[in-house]
Amino acid sequence: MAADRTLTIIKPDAFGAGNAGKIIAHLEAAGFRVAAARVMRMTSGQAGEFYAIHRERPFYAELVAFMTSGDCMPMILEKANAVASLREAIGATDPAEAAHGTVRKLYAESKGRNAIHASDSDENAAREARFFFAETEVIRG
Ligand code: FUP
Repeated sequence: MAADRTLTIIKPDAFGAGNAGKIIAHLEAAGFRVAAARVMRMTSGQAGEFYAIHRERPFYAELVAFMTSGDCMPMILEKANAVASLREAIGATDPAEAAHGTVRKLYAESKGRNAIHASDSDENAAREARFFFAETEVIRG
């Protein structure tokens, strides 16, 4: 995956609340283009593997339970400098600390139920994109 792509997930809290459309519109207005999208319910195995880096953290079990509690929407997004740009657009992990106008400030409930995921490096963006999408499912920009 080129460095102008990143992976996002509209998480079960935001998707379940009917905020997916508003979040996509917000991201499109910020200059992102959707290159792949799907709606799914993650299994415990999938969520556990996706967040394996957090396996030893105290919130891991709660995180896996939350991510499997409802439907979610993984997407590959394109924009110049996509990883850093999306991290800026979503805001801090805890919505209480997120900047005004960010997705988490607007839509997240708490540090755990925080509306959206965004890859934190180009390497992880590529890995996470492969986790959810086959090459044939990604639009070539
Ligand atoms: P972020 O990259 O902003 O999503 O944050 P992290 O990679 O640090 O954490 C991944 C996910 O773990 C967060 F989206 C929510 C969850 N988490 C908690 O539930 N409690 C914490 O204290 C930290 C993270």
